[in-house]
Amino acid sequence: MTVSIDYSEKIPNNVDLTGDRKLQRALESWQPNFLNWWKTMGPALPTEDVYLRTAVDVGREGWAHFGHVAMEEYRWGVFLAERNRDRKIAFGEQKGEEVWQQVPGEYRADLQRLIVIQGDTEPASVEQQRRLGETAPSLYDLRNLFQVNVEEGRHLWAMVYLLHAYFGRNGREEAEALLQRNSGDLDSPRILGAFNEETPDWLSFFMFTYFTDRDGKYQLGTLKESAFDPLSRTCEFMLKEEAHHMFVGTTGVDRVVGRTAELMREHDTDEVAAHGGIPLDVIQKYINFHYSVSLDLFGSEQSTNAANYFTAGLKGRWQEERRRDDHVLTEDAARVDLVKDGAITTDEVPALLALNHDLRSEYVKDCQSGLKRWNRVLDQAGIGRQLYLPHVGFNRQVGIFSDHHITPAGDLVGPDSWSAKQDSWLPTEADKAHVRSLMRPVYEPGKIAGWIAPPNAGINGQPFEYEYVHLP
Ligand code: BYC
Repeated sequence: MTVSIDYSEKIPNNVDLTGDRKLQRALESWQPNFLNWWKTMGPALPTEDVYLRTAVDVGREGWAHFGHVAMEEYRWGVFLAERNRDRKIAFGEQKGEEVWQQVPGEYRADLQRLIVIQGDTEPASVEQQRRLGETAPSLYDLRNLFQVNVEEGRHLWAMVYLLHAYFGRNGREEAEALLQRNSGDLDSPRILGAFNEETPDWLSFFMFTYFTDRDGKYQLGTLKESAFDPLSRTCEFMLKEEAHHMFVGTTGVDRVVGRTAELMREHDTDEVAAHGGIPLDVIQKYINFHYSVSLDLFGSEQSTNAANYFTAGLKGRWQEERRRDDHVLTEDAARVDLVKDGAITTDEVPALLALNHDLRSEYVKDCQSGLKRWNRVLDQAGIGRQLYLPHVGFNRQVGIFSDHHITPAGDLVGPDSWSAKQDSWLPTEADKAHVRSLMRPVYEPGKIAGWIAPPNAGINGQPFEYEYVHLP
């Protein structure tokens, strides 16, 4: 049954908040703190209104409404996908049993931890992207940035709802703390590394929405399998919103690569910086950085945490139900990366220990699709060069590779060779300064900055020239 979203309430929702006064009051008292956080840590550019989509239903068709809204009046709310009353636990030691509508006492701490980590990333990304509105390459891009931002804000609501509704006082305290940690803050940083990095320019933004939001897709995909049904339903709907964020990343990089290729041909040189473009080498270095930082978000290749989450039914595998095995995995083995005797090799370990590695492998396959697209853009422009994903061991801070220096090509090297070559693999201060120098706002409808190509189509059938954002 579809439960449509009630917009007459202070907090739009499809979870019958009016039927639970205590929860409603608790969330209503968190709401002003959220709005205050949005005002102080959200988008810095003042706007009159923005052409945004707002969820109006959680079904397959026609779930979103598009219209100009003042951003601070955006209707953030709590939307869960429809409940499937026949749903059973799909994996782990309780496979086949009823899914849980409440949190079993023995899993309380672990579930809360997963929800807090997930919740922490959402406001973190808004903080990271806070100043990008000041330098958007077009009104179309500015609108997409704000769409991503308001929806990350909504994803915070999604996790805060779970904390308030199912984790009592402790959950409410964690919900407060989600507004108190801040990206890059020395005393109180965000939990995961990638969310304390800066997103200082639009190439970083597109890379972030391609690579880091894609980690979000995979992590949410595993939480969607959870035996804790409210978490599963929450994540299912978040994934629907998430697709647009990755579209912004994929097509954003398409357009940067496209423009670079155009400038390379026009001026018959790789050195497009002098012509207002971003050189392919610099694009490659940004890929190297964002991909490697995002790989760290999968945790260690071998993880007892992941094994315990799986066995308990808290966190499954990507597309768990399509896997052709027993979904319990106690008898299975898997191969994971290993660095041994100065060489990169693999080792066979119990499959349960290798679940982070399994998820990361799915992610890597998916990332390849972007590279294929971008290389097609280069091919079609007749540029005989290709972009690539670096080796999974390159530039890692988490897991087996973090104690080693691995080149993008996958060679194990010593610290001296690493230091000598690092600047040709990762963005240097000069590269970043050049990219930043190109970041000048273009806010005239239908106009676009010189370092990026216009999109193939506008949003929701509107033309590129549409006034997606009204500035004061
Ligand atoms: N940074 O067994 P291990 C998104 C810690 S993005 C810092 O290897 P585990 C989004 C770990 O906590 C998706 N610490 O890892 C994207 C543990 O500490 P303890 C976010 C790290 O636990 C864009 C120790 O190291 N969602 O949605 O299996 C925009 C050993 O851990 C890191 C999730 O991540 C790190 N990178 O896996 C907006 C899902 N990695 O226990 C949004 C929820 C590990 O020794 N989280 N550690 O104190 C999880 O499933 C897991 O916690 C992780 C780590 C996958 C993150």
